[in-house]
Amino acid sequence: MRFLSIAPSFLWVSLSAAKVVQYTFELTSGTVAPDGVERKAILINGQTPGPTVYADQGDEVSVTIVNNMDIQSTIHMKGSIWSDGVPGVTQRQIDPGVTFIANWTANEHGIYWYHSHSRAIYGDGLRGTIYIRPSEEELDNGPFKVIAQALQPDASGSVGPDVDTEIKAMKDAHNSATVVSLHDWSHWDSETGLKLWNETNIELLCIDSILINGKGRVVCPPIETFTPYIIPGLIPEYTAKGCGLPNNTVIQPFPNSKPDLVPKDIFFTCKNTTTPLEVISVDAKKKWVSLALVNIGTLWDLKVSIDSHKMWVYAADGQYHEPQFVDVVNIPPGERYQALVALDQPAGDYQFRVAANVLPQKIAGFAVLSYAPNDSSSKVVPHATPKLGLGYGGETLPGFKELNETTLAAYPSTLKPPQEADVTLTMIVQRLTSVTWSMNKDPFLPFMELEEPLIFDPDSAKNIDPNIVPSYPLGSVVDAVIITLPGNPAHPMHKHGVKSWIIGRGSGNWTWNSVAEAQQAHPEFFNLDKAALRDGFRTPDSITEPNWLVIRYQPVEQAVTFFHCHINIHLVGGMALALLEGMDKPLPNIPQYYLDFDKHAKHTQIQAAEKNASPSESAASSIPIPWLQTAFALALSLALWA
Ligand SMILES: [Cu+2]
Repeated sequence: MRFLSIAPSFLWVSLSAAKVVQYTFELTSGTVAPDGVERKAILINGQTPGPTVYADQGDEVSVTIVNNMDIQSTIHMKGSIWSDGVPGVTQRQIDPGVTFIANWTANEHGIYWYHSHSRAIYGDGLRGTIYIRPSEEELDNGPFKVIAQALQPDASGSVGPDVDTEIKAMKDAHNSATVVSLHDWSHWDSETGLKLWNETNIELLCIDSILINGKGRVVCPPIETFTPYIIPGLIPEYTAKGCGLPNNTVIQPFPNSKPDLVPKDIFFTCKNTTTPLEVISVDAKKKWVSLALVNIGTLWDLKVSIDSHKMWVYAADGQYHEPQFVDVVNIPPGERYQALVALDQPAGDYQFRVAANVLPQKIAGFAVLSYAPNDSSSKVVPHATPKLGLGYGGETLPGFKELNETTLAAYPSTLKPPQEADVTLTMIVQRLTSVTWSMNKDPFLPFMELEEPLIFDPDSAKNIDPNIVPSYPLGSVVDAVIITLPGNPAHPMHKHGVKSWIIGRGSGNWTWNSVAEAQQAHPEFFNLDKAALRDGFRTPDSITEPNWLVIRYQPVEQAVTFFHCHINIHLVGGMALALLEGMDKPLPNIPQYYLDFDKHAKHTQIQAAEKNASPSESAASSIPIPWLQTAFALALSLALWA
């Protein structure tokens, strides 16, 4: 009984300390013209990208999703296992006219994002960013001292007042980070794109613009801009949009392709626009700005550089990493980097450059980093002597340094991957047909979105191709060997749930039964001492030979975890798996609200109360949230019992 007498006070303390952050997202269909060309879009509270969700680490976040569109959707956020937002895997679809409440705890800190996981519609606008400020303890754990000491003229490592001042300024910058979202943008909506893909067997690998925080322009440079990027036999010609031709049989290799049926606008027609560019205002008095960079796009890797400014990249996918001091950082779809930038240049405006880093298209987008605070004017006035680190076609220019993702190491260095694994999943990634991609031999088919979520009914996985629903006991240390066969572009893989260590990568065939066996043969392919710890894993381009990448992770709670490529057409084409983690045991403790959620029930009273409410932060006790009420009831009953 001693435990019981303590438990209630503990519960009360932790609950009263937990702040609840509440948002309401009303999803609607509409039209937008962010780059000057109007098209259909999905809006969140009237805008896309949607509002940035801000929270402090440890907060309870509650997002009321009001679906006023005429299609179903969900939203994947930073979810709990039961409102993770993957239809058919972790939750039911939200029908038109229905409200769903997604509750989750902001356990981790840093830059994240949210998006629809239905069909390909996040590309239509159902997406936004999340920034979670670290707890004081986690703020102290950041690698700011490493950066401050590297700035000192001598390498004595002594901590003087200047170092402390720098650390304080960097911590302040981290806590008030400037979120910068990047994404590719097309003038056609996702269902039109999928229909055309299926009718023509041509992947629409040609976007219209690159948007930065939702703003940008259509940029049509002189055609000779593309001349340096011509590769005879591979890309002999570019269109005005900087795209390889739709009849290029290297890029579109399937004999059933019908390039002549693709509307000309999609690959060829380019008309400059002059819409306002994003202005990222910085205040030099603060000495540093922390840019929380996230690619919320659907297709292209995007490289970022800022004229005359280098970046200390110190976090990847929300995890601190040993800082790298670079000019350029490549960000695949779904991935995030956080970079500190010293505001030590003459006051002025500097180009913030973003360029696609891919073979099939050369395209760039621009924003302005402006030292003039509160200046929201639209302008492109490069500084008189800008230093350009990034070419139009996404190449890092000679003399400039690019972030090396293969040497990223989690910080602090005491963080190390488990040294041995229990389970090895060998996945073969390939394009099966002109319209089908697979992550593990067979495609994960979109119709599964309509099924009862696997997490509610794990036994139903017995009726599914085992290749797409791997299963292992809770507590297993799992190695996923991702093998890409020749003909594959780079795939920005993303695994929901716990972060993973990237412990190995190599070229050629994977011929081993386990990492331990492979390590014996080729220790040089592995690093279990310093490894990246993240939730995005970019497989290398595999043009003529296979490549492989190994991630290692250990799930800590029963869950069904989605693992997929973040290129939207690959995902819709089937490049995904549902990992059954510990689901051999009875169901995890899923709150009744989620088990009972009726996707057909029209908006309830909660919508009337919360619709159009601006995001508010309130004391936990005032929020009518089903699970929180349950927790309070539990605490109360324990208190009475004791
Ligand atoms: Cu892919």
